[in-house]
Amino acid sequence: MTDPIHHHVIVLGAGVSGIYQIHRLVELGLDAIVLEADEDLGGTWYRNRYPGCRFDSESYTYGYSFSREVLDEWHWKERFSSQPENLRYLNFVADKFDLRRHMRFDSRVEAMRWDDDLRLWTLDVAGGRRYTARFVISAIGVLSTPTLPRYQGMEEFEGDAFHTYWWPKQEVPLEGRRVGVIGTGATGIQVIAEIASQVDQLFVFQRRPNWSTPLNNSPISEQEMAEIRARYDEIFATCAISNGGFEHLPDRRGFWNVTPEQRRALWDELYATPGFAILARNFPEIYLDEEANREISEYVAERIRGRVHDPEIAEKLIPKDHGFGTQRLPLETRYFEAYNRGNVHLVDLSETPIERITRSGIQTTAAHHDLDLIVYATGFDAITGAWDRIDIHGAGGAVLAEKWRDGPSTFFGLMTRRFPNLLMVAGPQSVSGSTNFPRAIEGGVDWVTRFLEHAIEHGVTRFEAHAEAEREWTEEVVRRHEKLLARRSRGWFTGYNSNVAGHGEGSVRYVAYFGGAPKYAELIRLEAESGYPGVDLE
Ligand code: NA7
Repeated sequence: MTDPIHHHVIVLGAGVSGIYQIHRLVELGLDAIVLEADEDLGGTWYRNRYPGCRFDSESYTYGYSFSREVLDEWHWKERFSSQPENLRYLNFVADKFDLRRHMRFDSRVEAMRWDDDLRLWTLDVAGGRRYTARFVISAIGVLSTPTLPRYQGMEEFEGDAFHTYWWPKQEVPLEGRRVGVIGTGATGIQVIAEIASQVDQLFVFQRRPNWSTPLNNSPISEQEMAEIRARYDEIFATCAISNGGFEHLPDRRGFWNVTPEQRRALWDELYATPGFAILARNFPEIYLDEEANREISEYVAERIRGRVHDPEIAEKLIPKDHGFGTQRLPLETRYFEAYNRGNVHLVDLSETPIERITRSGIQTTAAHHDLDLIVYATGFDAITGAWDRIDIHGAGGAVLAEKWRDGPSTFFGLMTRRFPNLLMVAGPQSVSGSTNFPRAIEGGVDWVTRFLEHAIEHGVTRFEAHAEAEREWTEEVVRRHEKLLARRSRGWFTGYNSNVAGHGEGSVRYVAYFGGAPKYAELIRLEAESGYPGVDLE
């Protein structure tokens, strides 16, 4: 172990959040660096290289809003931009502001220890380097810890096999191959629709279907981009008053004040509208009222029946265990039509579960499927997973993994008590996980930066959230969660993951704030304007 390298502020992660965060710190003239586990920047958009990977937020609402120059110079080519382009964008921004030189790649932080006497964090990086910092800002992402299923025989498979998050950089041959995809979440749905026409045979191993509606993607011409540029202020102003951070606002006529025909007319329109309009421009009652939710669910089920030729397959693709909009909605491009192809086979794991992975494929209780490639689209240990991978020791012997064993507790998702001088961008119980991510993280980064500026100006060497403030926030997160029909769903929004011990059936983990982005922005703004009453500043 060589001598520790000291910086005043260390940021963890060079993804969408970390890039903007380091920009703000450098602007302030602070001695700050980013430690990034990967060999390059980009986070989510660096890692997820699977075919079909793209935004399902409108590109021009996903991009950063902080720089007029970036807005003027960048041309989004598609309404929902694909991964290679998104990674180019993040590189463009990082290079424009010369941020790379503040980033240290191949630097996975494995352990962090707080020293209350010195008021410093010590960070141990894989490979043996050690850093110290007065302040640490985490920007480690909400979906950055992929999880594999735990089937017997996985290591024996002799073909190619990988989680979608680890899709290799080099081209993966698909033509003429027999491919199995396990998982039908947002990722599985993108992959399946994209590769169905490229592979020889495609077997989809579905445990539970998800609701999914059309993305309605299209190219953006020069002229359209010019129009978007002229409207950027208006676009971001709308996003700021939308609960999900989108350019869509809810229909407030009242679900029960309009006729079933009027509701249907709206849904016909929304089904053909790009992106999450069908969630965000809908009647808010569909998230709160069982009967309203049943009606929209039946509407979307009918649309699926209308697109899948085989009625038995159509029924298997329609969720029966949760209502529309109560789990993260995957958006699709000709996903349902893939099942009309002769080379696509749906294997319903609720009827014929996987028994094991073999050397040559997947064995279910009904058949053996010979495969050349297995794609694990099995999701993430969401929101808290990236934290659990770091061994974090705070003040007075507190260990973060223990504190959060049954679920996180935080102050606005920005700090957590007993872990002084640690700020979280898009932390658990913030609004980020449940919204158009960059819209919320820009607000998070701005708050964190302003807080740090305040702390440094006032000579603060130690800060920590008050117990009462943290308890109140965590209770508010629970209250919001309990209001939604989504509280009963089994998806990553509500902390569910069957492949992580303690996060599966029966566990309830309050990992995200569901009160909406505008409410959250207002609450954290008030906290700052009142001089941070929830935080002990020493
Ligand atoms: P998701 O949405 O968590 O989906 C994971 C899928 O994998 C889902 O269909 C799971 O079925 C399935 N799964 C997980 N484990 C298994 C096992 N052991 N056997 C069979 N099937 C399994 O993750 P995604 O990557 O699709 O999406 C994550 C987010 O990334 C997405 O919301 C976007 O924000 C981007 P289950 O439903 O649990 O029965």
